[in-house]
Amino acid sequence: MPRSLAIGLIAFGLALVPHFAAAGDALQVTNARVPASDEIGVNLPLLMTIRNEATEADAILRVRCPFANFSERHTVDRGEGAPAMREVRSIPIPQGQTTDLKREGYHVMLLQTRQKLVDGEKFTCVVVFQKAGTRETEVQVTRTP
Ligand SMILES: [Cu+2]
Repeated sequence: MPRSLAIGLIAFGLALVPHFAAAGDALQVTNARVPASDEIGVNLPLLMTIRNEATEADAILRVRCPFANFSERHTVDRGEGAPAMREVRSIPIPQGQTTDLKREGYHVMLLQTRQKLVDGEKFTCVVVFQKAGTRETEVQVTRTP
């Protein structure tokens, strides 16, 4: 390949990077956290805040964390009895809003933890959004999430 063509291709590639970064910034994940636990093999809620400034609604499809075997998306039903968690296909992330995942509402449930989780530890989890795609998200272990 002629040298000038190679340089041109590299410059073209670099020019694309800021464009993709700007598009991704329309959806921001912050304050992702999971409660500390001395037990192994338990189920723990993963909570986070999602700001969606994109032009359309989004949804959380899947989450994967290195310290849990599985995850589900949950909502909480309040009927006549005690509130009960129920699995849902996806967690809706409305456009132009800030969505807080909560124990008493939509949240991600991490199933079968593989290790103890100590207050202050940090992990990288992967959150897959329907529109925004796959996001690596830092998750903090907290005593009171
Ligand atoms: Cu749950």
